[in-house]
Amino acid sequence: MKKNKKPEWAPENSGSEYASSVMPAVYSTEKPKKQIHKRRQLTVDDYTNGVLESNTVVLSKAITLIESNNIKHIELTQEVLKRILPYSGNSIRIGITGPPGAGKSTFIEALGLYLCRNGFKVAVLAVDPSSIVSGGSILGDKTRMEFLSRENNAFIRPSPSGGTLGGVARKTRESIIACEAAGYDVILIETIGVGQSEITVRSMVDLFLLLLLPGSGDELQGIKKGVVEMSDLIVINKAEGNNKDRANITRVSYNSAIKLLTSATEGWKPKALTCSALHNEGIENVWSNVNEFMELTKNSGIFKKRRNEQLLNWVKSMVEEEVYRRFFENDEIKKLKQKLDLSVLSGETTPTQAVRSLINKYFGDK
Ligand SMILES: Nc1nc2c(ncn2[C@@H]2O[C@H](COP(=O)(O)OP(=O)(O)OP(=O)(O)O)[C@@H](O)[C@H]2O)c(=O)[nH]1
Ligand SMILES: [Mg+2]
Repeated sequence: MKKNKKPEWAPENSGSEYASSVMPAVYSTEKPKKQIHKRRQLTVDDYTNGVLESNTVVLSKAITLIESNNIKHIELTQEVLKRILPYSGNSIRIGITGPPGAGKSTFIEALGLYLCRNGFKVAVLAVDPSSIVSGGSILGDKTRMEFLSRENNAFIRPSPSGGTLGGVARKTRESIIACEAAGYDVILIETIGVGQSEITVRSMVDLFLLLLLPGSGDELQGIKKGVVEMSDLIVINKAEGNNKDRANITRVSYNSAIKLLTSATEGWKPKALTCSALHNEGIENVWSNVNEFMELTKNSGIFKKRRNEQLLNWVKSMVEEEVYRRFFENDEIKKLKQKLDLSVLSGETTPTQAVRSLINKYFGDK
């Protein structure tokens, strides 16, 4: 069916040298298949069953749902959480903080590998304050944990980014529930030891561990006394080779300093230890101290008491956030505040009077 066709611009007397072959088009009578498959939205049952079956793909999707700021997803998230909640709670929740570069990620990887090899299922989450400001995350990039991520019994999730610290706290708490329902026995949460995030992480874990470097004092490592006071275990990392002696001196000085502080956990005396995360030394000792802590707090009832308090504080902090948001997003409040700001600045109104006017406007005169 080939047909020779000369182009229009070919000279009149030319021969077949300008001709081109034209193939007749081939048409199919079949209807073209739709190329774009719309991804099926998982149902509450899909999420619930997948998480409870410990399907990591579904667990990841459930956490993505938890992390979504889309109003449409909130209802679905809460329905899934309600269904999996009875299966949660059976884990050891450990928060790990420390100055940048102390070796938190390396330590988590070493501890995680140790635990996986001893039959535990380990989930790693991160709370990264930098992600709240910048939308990107410091920990996210570095929380690769190459070896741990290859373990079947490990699940690693980088930090949710964006939103307020309260928002990130909610997402992390709900992610803990999802990981526990999926059968993870140990949840490790990494955070940078600067800003408010340690307080937030402390409020969602059973044990708080502070990782430090050998030699330098608190001031040098940018760690506030408050963070030391929040910690149940202080681990001096990089205690190997020439650093070993310095690390031991640091350990001894922390051990005597923490005796003077109030303990973070009733009945437990905080301890300083040393390890080398890079060389896998001292990891087992850290874990045996975690076990000692768990045994003591479970027997004394402090473990349960703290979990209950944390749960109720979670509710309270969410109420606070919501009230705050509604208050400042209220149109009448916005208008009144604009006016009052000017009169506070000009000295006509005192700050206290301004506050009273705003509160009365919103909540009524009580
Ligand atoms: N020598 C030695 N180096 C270590 C040890 N642990 C971690 N490092 C190194 O210290 C550097 C920082 O380690 P990370 O695990 O990324 O530290 P981090 O505390 O998670 O850091 P940020 O997430 O940035 O706050 C890396 O180059 C590690 O290889 C250790 O026990 N000994
Ligand atoms: Mg890190």
